[in-house]
Amino acid sequence: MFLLSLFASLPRQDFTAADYKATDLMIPMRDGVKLHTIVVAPTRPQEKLPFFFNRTPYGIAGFSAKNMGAFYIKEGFILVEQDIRGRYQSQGKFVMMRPTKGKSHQKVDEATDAYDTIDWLVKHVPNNNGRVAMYGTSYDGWLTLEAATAPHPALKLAAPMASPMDMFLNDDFHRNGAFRLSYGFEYCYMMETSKEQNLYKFDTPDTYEWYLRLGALPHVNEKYFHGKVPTWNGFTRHPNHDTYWTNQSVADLLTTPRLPILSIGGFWDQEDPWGPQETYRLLSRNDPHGWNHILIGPWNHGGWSGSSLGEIQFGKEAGTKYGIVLHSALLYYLKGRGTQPLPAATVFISGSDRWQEYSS
Ligand code: PG9
Repeated sequence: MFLLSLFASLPRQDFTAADYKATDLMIPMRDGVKLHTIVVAPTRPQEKLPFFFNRTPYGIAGFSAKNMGAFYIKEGFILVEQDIRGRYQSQGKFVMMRPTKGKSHQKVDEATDAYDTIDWLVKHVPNNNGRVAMYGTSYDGWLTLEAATAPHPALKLAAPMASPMDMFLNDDFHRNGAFRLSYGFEYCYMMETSKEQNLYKFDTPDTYEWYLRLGALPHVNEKYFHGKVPTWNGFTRHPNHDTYWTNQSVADLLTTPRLPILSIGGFWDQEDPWGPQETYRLLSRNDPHGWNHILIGPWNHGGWSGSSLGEIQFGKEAGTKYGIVLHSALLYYLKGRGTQPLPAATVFISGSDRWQEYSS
């Protein structure tokens, strides 16, 4: 409380993109592996600034102030983007949906990589205020949730968006156990045949026809993957909801929020419709500090600023709430401004097209 009111009394400075500089770094993890990280920060701030941190398997090359939203530039956030282990310019081996170290008997996992990075950032980046928020959509959302299960003390807010919860039950690769063939095939090819994204080149624009021609599932390995795509092999060996799937999920670790959490989800998310609601449900069972929050709207996957789905219009406010809620949470938790802005649940009521806040 004391720290928050101290920050609130400091003078405010407005920044412009010209104040920012991007720095490429290789940050060492506890096992010596170095992760490629870009830090975009104002060069001469008059106040100490917080971090807004995203980890991703999808590549960060070229990230600079040009990619930052107006809010983050003006308010003065230090933006940090990181290639996760084994992807793009980071060292180490990529494991898709890497199980946590307790379940895999490894020394590192995505939570330790987030922890080690935050530890390095608060100790080495000049002019930081020792406060970090993590965020990310989908895979990046799952990485955020992992970090929140074993958080560094400097992590003050986690905003997992469209984070999958269980890839067998109802996110990405299955719908209630029914395998999503085209998504599974194409995503595995994209992520596990190169360190960088690699799209499968179909020999016809009619992929429905292509999958019909494929025939039975073993043909994928016989004709195309030849046993070399680990997650595809996982799919074929684990057709039921066994520990292969539950080990990728953090459901068992979500016994209580260990810091303020803002889950963000879309009612019409075609990839991860279930994760955000399940995250909220699990954490609400034991939330003594009132740290568990959800924002859920009429959105598709990652379409947080959208106010329509195809021909269906939901009104302008459907698309502005995301910024209002996230930004006020960031100002409160990272800069000590305003009052605690988050109700337990902020939910869009489609039909009457309005936002409703709930205390549980
Ligand atoms: N839905 C994608 C995904 C998340 C996690 C694992 C696999 C795929 C994504 O958009 O990142």
